[in-house]
Amino acid sequence: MKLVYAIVRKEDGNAVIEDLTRHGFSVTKMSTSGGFLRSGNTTLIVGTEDSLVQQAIAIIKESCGEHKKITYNGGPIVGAGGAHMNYPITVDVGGATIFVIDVDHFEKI
Ligand code: 2BA
Repeated sequence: MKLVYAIVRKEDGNAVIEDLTRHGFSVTKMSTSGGFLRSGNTTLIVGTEDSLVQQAIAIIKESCGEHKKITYNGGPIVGAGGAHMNYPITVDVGGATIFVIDVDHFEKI
């Protein structure tokens, strides 16, 4: 058995959950925040058989779409004389960051 962790955009979370549950997967949703942008995202946990992992990933990909680049107003940084300035940075958003880990033991009581 495997645990699939999928970090997706908050806006994509519900659609991914709907698609996964419609295909028979059990999903736990966690409200999380990215360490870089410090904004909310959604982490989904799916426990499933090894043979179904690729199907789960395909469903997540289909729902989230591809990564795309956005320019984000990062910062603030402290400039000369102590002035606070924002600076733009370009990051990839969308898509999903997926980790698949082995499950040693699983039971429901
Ligand atoms: P954040 O940490 O808020 O990162 C948002 C996006 O900013 C990332 O998108 C990436 O394009 C960029 N980014 C992140 N760290 C960076 C850095 N040190 N320098 C430059 N750019 C950076 P994604 O890679 O799609 O990640 C989306 C979210 O997935 C992340 O939100 C984080 O919550 C999670 N994540 C991604 N990789 C991870 C990892 N290796 N371990 C744990 N969480 C991860």
